[in-house]
Amino acid sequence: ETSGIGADKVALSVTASDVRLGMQASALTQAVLDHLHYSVGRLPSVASPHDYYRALALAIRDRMEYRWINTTQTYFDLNRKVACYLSAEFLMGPHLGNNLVNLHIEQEARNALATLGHDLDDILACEKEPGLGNGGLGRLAACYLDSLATLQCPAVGYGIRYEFGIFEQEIRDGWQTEITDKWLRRGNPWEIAKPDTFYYVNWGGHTEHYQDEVGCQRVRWIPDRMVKGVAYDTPIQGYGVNTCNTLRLWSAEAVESFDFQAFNVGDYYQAVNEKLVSETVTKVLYPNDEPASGKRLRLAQQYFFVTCSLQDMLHLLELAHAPVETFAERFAVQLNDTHPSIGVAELMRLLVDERRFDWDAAWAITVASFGYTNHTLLPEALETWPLPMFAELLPRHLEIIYEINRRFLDEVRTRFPDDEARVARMSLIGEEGDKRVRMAHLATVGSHAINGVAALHTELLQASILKDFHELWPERFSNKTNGVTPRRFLALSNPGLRELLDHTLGQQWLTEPGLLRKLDAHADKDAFQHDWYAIKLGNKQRLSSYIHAQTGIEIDPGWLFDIQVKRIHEYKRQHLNILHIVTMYRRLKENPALVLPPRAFIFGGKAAPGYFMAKRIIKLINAVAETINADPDVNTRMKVAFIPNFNVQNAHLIYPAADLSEQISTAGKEASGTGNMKFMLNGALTIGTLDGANVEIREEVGADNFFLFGLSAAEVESVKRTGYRPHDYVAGNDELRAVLELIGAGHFSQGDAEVFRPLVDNLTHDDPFLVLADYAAYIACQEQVNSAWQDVPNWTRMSILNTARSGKFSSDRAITEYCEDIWNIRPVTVKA
Ligand code: B1H
Repeated sequence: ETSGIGADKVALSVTASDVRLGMQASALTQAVLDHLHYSVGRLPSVASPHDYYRALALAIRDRMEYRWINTTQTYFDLNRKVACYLSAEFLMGPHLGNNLVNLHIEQEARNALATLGHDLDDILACEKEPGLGNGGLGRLAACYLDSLATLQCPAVGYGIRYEFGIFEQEIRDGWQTEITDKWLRRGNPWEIAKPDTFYYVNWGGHTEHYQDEVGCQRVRWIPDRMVKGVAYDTPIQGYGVNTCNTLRLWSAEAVESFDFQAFNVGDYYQAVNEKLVSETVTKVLYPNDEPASGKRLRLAQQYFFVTCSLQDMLHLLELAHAPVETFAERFAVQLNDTHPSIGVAELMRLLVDERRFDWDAAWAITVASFGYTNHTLLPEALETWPLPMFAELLPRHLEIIYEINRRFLDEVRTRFPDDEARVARMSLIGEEGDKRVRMAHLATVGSHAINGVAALHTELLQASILKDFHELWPERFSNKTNGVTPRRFLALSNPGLRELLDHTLGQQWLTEPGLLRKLDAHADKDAFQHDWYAIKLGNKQRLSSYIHAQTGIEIDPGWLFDIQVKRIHEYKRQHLNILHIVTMYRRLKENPALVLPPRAFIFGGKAAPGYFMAKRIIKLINAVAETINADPDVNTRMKVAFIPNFNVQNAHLIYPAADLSEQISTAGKEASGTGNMKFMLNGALTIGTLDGANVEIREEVGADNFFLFGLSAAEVESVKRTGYRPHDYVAGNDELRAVLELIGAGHFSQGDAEVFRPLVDNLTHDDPFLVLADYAAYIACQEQVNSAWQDVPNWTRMSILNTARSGKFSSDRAITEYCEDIWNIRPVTVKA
């Protein structure tokens, strides 16, 4: 029996099994009350929305548990090959809403909560998302897990259970401040700790060479530190299927026996300290998107999660009584960038040192198992580790890397005789300045498949940083254009549009997004355009309220919503966007009669805490916003807002509300972009350069439905080669000069001419990302946007066509390609 709010309305026909399995609203109501009582320990009458969140989350997890165990059992029984996605980041976003969508029980849950006097949306808002990633790379891993489960592919995501995820951003006086992300403070109903699934991780020490019983030369690693990696599992429910895969995150714990001696001699402090030091390994996510941090603890994190994951795979083989020789037939191990690439050396160590494989056999298994996805060409993002640091932390791995390198360079010399320059370029050890291990080279040499994340990116990869490797092994390279999941980024975040699509196309579009093309036939219809427009307006109202609540800024939902959300980075050129805003501001001030369709310029994104320029760009956006929003001469036609703490949760409100998607990176610098796809899916038009996946977006949607501007990647390179002089662009463009002067002179900073001086100086004298070179083209292109916006039916038509042609950018398409071309993994049906 239960008491309290709603209890009297609960159907009494619910059976005990329904409390764990029932999908009807009545069963869910009962299950929530049950968890409120037995798991949360609260009276319904005093339970907070967060208590209800926990109770509902646990009720939903129950419903996945049976499918989860069934899925694991099915893979095991059938001995199926499993994709192991190794990633230092998984930016999962809130689980509850997504699981409701994937289980098809959103409406039932909504009704259940209504019975209990709560609104589902308020309860969903209580979830603190696991922010275990920086940006696109981490979110891509999350989208891929969703697609793997939905496509019924055997897969495990392996990563790190950071105690503190990406920091929370607050804006104070226009500046970013960072707050620790204590996402676990109120518990995490989605994970199940597996304290008995753990592996030991060693560090430091030295190696010894010895002869084994049969006279073979062998190596022993004598480490001087050790921690335990403990598994925490999160279920990943596929959409509309029984498949429920696993995300396994490792958490570091002290090894009890290690500090025993300290206890014995009574050094209690030393014993506790040991524990503290051990557990720092998984404390915090490094918040630098793109630039490699080069910190020892970061390398320790990488090795930590990779060895736990590989040991787990070997353990699973053992459980299946399968010989280690079959490793590569059982596991496809994908490296999400170089962060897990130490895995190449670690698998060799596990096979050669610990299982006594001979080198060649071990190497064959290693190369057959690993695949490597590159996500960036930016030199500052390529990971290299100084030899002394590497030798101190992982002495045995360094020896193994030397041996891999020796054999590899022999191969290079055979293929390309008398080309020592090539040998030096390809070596796993870089000798520019101090000697360093080049992790991209290690990942490439240790993998049978190497891919970039968009067509242009893969081309550039093969022509630049991996050119020599592509010449050696062209057959190992392929492109895998990124994708995003339409379940989270449309069905969950844009329920209005989902309903229209379900009604127009049937529900299958969610798993066969090619069907979206059928919208083409409706794009010109008045009534359909009308519905489309109304849904977009509703989404803009929703975002407008959110912005008002967060910032106090009021935005008219009827205006053009021009949105740039992504990490703040000079190559992404948020400052180009600002130059446009300031240009329009000046024009309006000079000519109040100017006809200009009203626009809201909306930004969001975090800057790496140590990234000086990026933080100043945030300050500039907020300074310009403050001036413009307060100026009655202009604020009826333009407003600027910076949404604090851009994350997956508020992204759900942002993408569906966009009219215009800003994808304005310097051509050749953005590997793919995935936000561009989320905007397109939700019917935004793109203004962008020919960079990353923008190229393919434009191909799909057609040049007429895309606002293209700026230098191409080839032109960027040639401008740089021939000597780029940004000052020439300033000298040649009065408006640009005036805009820069206004910013530099302190017009947006109460006369403070110091704050933005570094930004303006950098643009005029260096401008590494060619902001000024693209300025005029960008302004002209924005004028085209203005005229297009004034033709409402045509804009709506183009908006419809964007959604219609976004099917290619489903992560289901991307995952199907990985399964077929790289992993050799086939779907398996999990029975109910
Ligand atoms: C991307 C990163 C990245 N590329 C280092 N590289 C990191 C590098 O913490 N670190 O050390 C974190 C992240 N992230 C992004 O990957 C690309 O910039 C995007 O263009 C791409 O869409 C995304 C997914 O492929």
